[in-house]
Amino acid sequence: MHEIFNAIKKSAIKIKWLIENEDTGYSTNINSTGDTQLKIDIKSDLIIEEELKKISSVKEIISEEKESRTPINKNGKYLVGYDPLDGSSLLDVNLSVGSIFGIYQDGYDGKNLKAVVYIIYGPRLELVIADEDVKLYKLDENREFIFVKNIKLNEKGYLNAPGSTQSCWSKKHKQMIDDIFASGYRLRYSGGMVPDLHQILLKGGGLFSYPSTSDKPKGKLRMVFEVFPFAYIFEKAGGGAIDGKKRLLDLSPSHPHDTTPCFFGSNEEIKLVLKYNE
Ligand code: FBP
Repeated sequence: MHEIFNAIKKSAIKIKWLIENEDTGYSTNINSTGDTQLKIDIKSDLIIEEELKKISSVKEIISEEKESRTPINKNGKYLVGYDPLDGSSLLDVNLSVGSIFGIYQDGYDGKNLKAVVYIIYGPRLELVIADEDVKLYKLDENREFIFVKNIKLNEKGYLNAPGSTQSCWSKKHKQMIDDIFASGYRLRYSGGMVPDLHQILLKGGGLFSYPSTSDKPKGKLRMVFEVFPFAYIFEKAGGGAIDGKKRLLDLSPSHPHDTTPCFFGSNEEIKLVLKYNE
C-alpha cells in the first residue's frame, strides 16, 4: 500500500508543476461522460497512469477521464479508482483544485475501499491519507511530504457548502439549507469538491451537500472516483456520509461512472439531514 502512496506523492509534485506552467485551455477531446476535457486533465491522467503502472500491487486502474478500466498487473491486489484533477474548471480562475484516489480490493463498491488519498493544489501542496486514521501532510522545502497532524471532526460544525443548481432544489432541501443558515452557519462553497470538503475537515465540521435535483435526479458526483473516497475519510475522521437516507459506503455502482446524491458532515449535521429526509 505504501508504494501506492509514494506513486501518488510523485504524481502530486508533477501535477503541481503542470498547474503552475500548463495551458488551462480546452482540448478537442470529450470524455466518457460528455465533458470536454482540459489539456491539463489529460496530462494529469497520463502522469498518474505512468506512476501507478510501476507498482506491482496495482491490479487495475480506472480514471474519471476514461470510460473503461486499465489492467496493470494480473497478480496485483489493489484496484485504484481516481479523479486526476477534480474541479479543473476552476483552474483558469486560479482557485484550488484536487486529485482523489480510492484504493479498492475485490471490487468498486463502497465496502471494498481499503485506503484513500486526496491531493489539494492550493497555496501549499497538501495531501491527506486515510487508512486506519486520517493524516494531513504538506510538501516541505526538500520536496518531501511531511506529517502535519491527524484530522478529527467535532460532533458539530459551523460551515455549510450547498452544491448544485438552487433553482432545481426540492422544497424540502431548500427548507433544510435555509434553516441551517438561519441557525448561524457560514456559507463556504468554491465549486471545488476537494477544497470545499478539505475546509470542513480542517475547520472541524459542517455540511457539504450535492443533492438529487430536478436537473440531476441522481446527483452529479461520481461514486467510485469522488463520493466513496470522501465518505471513507469523513467516517474515519469521526463524521458521516449519506445519500440523504442511506450510508454512502453501503452503495454499489452498476457502472464505474454512476453518480449519487451525497451529504458529508460531522455527526450533528448528518442527523439533521436524516431528520429532514424522514
Ligand atoms: P468534475 O469532476 O467535472 O471536475 O466536477 C466535479 C465538481 O467540479 C466538484 O468538484 C464540485 O463539487 C462540483 O462539480 C461543482 O458542481 P456545481 O457547479 O454544479 O455546484
